[in-house]
Amino acid sequence: MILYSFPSSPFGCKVKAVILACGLTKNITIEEFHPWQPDSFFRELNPLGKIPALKISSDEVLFDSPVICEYVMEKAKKIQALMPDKFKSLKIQALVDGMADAAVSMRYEHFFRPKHLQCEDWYDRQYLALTCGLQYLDDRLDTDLNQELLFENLCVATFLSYVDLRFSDKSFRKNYKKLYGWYEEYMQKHLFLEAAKAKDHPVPTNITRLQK
Ligand SMILES: N[C@@H](CCC(=O)N[C@@H](CS)C(=O)NCC(=O)O)C(=O)O
Repeated sequence: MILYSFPSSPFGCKVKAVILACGLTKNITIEEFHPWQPDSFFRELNPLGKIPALKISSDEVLFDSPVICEYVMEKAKKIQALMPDKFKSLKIQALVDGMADAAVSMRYEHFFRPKHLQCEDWYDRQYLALTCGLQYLDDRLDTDLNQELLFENLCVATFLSYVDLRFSDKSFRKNYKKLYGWYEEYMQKHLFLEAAKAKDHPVPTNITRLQK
């Protein structure tokens, strides 16, 4: 199987964490692909042009990250072990994916759009979704998260690695102390997750920037 992803993608990191937790690293090759590269082969794999995408056979590709995660867990027969309370897991995943959508949108606004076209109101709305989501998790830490190897914990931990990578200037570590305390302990306890953390990576030079 081939996973198309990029080292900084929060959705890709979540999938990588699940692959590691399921012990399927040997079955899946990771191909780094930046979704803003003008590359028609990728649209044939995922018409949405988004990563992650998982090629599972010569004629089948799965997207998006929740579908891929569930497929990987099912393949490894780990659904029950990683999601004993399935709807709790799926709800936390939805929250984290929503924050990731907002965070990635903020990143795109500032990185891919020239300054004179950027919309600060749009940026602020995404920022609100991100910070309200972080506050929600910080408030509900004791009921919603724990130190076990569970899908919801993997979703939150990998997403916080992305937040650390892209928003280290925002004092989130100070504002959501409980959540970041949980994160530090979690990463110490599950050292294999280091390999799934969001990492900075040079963006290819042929990416399409927004111009109009
Ligand atoms: N709902 C999708 C979101 C994936 C997503 O937004 N990926 C970003 C990279 S982190 C992407 O490929 N963006 C390209 C684009 O928006 O055109 C999932 O969970 O897989």
